[in-house]
Amino acid sequence: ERTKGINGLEKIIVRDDHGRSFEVYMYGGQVASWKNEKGEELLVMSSKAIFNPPTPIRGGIPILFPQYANTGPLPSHGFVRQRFWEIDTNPPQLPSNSYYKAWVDLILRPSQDDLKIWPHKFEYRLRVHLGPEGDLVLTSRVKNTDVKPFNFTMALHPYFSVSDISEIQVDGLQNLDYLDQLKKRTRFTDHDKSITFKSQFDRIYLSTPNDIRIVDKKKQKTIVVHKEGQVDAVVWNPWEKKVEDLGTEDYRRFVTVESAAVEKPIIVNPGQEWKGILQMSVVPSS
Ligand code: TA6
Repeated sequence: ERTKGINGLEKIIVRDDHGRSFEVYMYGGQVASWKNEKGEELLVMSSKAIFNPPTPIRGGIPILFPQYANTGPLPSHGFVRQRFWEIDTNPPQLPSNSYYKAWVDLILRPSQDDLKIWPHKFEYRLRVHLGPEGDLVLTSRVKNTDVKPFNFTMALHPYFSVSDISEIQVDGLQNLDYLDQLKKRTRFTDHDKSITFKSQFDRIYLSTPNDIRIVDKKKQKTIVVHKEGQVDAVVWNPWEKKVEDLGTEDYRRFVTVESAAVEKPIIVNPGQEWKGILQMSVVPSS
């Protein structure tokens, strides 16, 4: 269903036959909502989110491409989260099994102005779909439609809904190296058993396993973040640091665990396509 969202910005609402749903804004190709069969929202949108291009939308799942943060010459987090995507009229084939319950295919191609700041022709195809258990899957495909190779860094930045940031833990990143974004990206090794949050937290974990878990004891649930094709993972919570378009208490309600490729840029040769998967599921836990 194609409809008008906040401020008249177009969005697509997709539902499966169990009553689960997600919403994607054409602006940013940004998922803004993901609900389970009980209608519970699994992502967070800032109470002060600004739906007014070219401001990026604070919440849901922003797509950061072709540059993660300020790691290169482009504006921070690249530009595709501030562009209007289109429905992909020529999407990749669906697999023949019945894994896809509800889906949408979007595409972004750079404009002439985009090519002035990043001179590489590409097609970014984004498929968003619900799996059989209501898991949300984002499949990214970046094709080089130019005549020379290019490389990029990226992240998918989901604001996951949690009961309370100080009650949760993130597992699966033990003994890994990380770059601390609060210390000019100095490299450390994490020796803690799991990650807990007591203050501002902003780390790029390097070459992580494919599965990372957000354990929320209070809600008796675990969010499983499964990623393929993006070897790094960013974990972020701003705590009380002022973020302009974030309500003062909003930080308590979310954590971001991001599938990312930061340390080693991804290289795509002409005519070739890179593919990355981010699959998110919520499972009961005690
Ligand atoms: O991925 C974490 C991060 O890079 C943080 O450093 C923080 O700035 C966050 O992304 C949000 O960035 P934004 O540009 O949306 O304010």
